[in-house]
Formats: sequence, structure tokens, C-alpha cells
Amino acid sequence: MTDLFAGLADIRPSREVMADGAVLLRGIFAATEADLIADLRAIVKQAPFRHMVTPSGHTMSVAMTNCGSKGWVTDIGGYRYDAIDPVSGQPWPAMPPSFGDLAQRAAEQGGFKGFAPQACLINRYVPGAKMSLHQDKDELDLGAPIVSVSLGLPATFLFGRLSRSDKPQKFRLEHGDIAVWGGPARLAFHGVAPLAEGEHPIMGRQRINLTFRKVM
Ligand code: MD3
Ligand code: FE
Repeated sequence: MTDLFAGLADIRPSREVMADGAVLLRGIFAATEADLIADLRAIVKQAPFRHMVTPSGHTMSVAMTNCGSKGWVTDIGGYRYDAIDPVSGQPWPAMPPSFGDLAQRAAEQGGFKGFAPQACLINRYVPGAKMSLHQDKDELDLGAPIVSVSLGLPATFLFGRLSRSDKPQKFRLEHGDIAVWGGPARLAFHGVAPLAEGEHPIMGRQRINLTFRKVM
């Protein structure tokens, strides 16, 4: 019986409002966690994590890959969504139903019915990796939310407001946490503090974050 929820331990589904437009859902993927992680492993085999380079020439400490009909990429030429993985020259792996269904269900619980993301950016943090404060604005439809799913080691998520200079608020994001960012939160500055050392029982020495995006 206890095995049913192995990995999510005693987390019960919950819903918490972090800010106007930002909803944190906990424990909603308990039943589909094993499928999600198996599908993630298959994606990463086909499209391995890689460290991309920003337009300013910095190599990101977070390693990335994508699934879906579009993937987010950056290189010295800029940021964009592309149907082709530049490493393989092939389309990104398709978005599995375990991913798409979860994103849609989470968006609906966050107040956005009918969310159909084309892209899932997959971020991999090892201890020390971080993401500086930024806005996500490479998507054409800013009326659609972004749904994020955290797996593995816990992280300190930094949630700024609409100006880079506002002092960011800190939230702890743990394995199984799903957040829906829409409305006034959609263009908020946000980032992730350097990941602390640790070992997660299922995911090992890393944090993986999935972000689902309606690109067009
Ligand atoms: C708030 N990823 O990939 S997820 C990103 O944990 C990104 O890997 C972080 O920021 C991560 O762009 C944060 C939570 C998140 C994602 C997108 C947002 C929060 C957001 C977009 C707008 C506002
Ligand atoms: Fe972001």
C-alpha cells in the first residue's frame, strides 16, 4: 500500500497561492510519477542534456534539453524556439502523454483551462548550478501560463516582481512541486539560487525542472 506513493512519501495534494497569478500545487502527480520519470529517461537518451551558450558568450551552469514540437535554444546568435535539436539535427523527442496531461491538469487547477504547450524545456541542475534572474518572454502568447514541475533535490526559487531591482521573495521548490505562472506573474523576474549539495532518493545528486510553454 505504501508503495503506491513511494517517493512522494506523505505529501497530500495541496494548492497555495504564491502571488497574484502564481499557484503552487503539491503532490498532484503521485499516481503518475513513475511514468513521468521513465519517459524523462527516454527523452534524455534521445536528446542528451547539454550546456548552451548565451548570446553574451557565457556557458550556462544549468544543462538543458527539450521535448515537444518546439524546443528552447540559445547560442551566440540569440534565444529562440526551434523544431530541430541543433545537436542531433533531428526533431526534439515528442512530448509524452505523461508530460502533456500533467501540464494540462496543473494549468486547469491554476485557472487556465485547455493549456496545450508545444514545448517542454528540461533543466538539469547539479550542486552549484544556478539560474540568474530573468523574464521568460520568447513566447508569442503571453496570455498562456508556464507550468513548472520540480524533480529531485530541493531548490531555492527566487521570485521577483516586475522589475529586476525588486528584492526577490524566496520559495523552496521540492520534488513533486508544480507551479502555474500566469496573469500578472507571467512576466515576473525569477531565478534559482545555487543548488545545495545533496542526494535525492529517486533522482540522485541533481534537480530537474520541466517548464511547459505555449510558444506560438
Ligand atoms: C515565473 N526555470 O526555465 S521554474 C526557466 O527551476 C526557468 O529551472 C526555473 O526559469 C527552474 O525559464 C524556474 C519556475 C518558473 C518558470 C517560468 C516562469 C517560474 C516562472 C515564468 C514566469 C514567471
Ligand atoms: Fe524562466
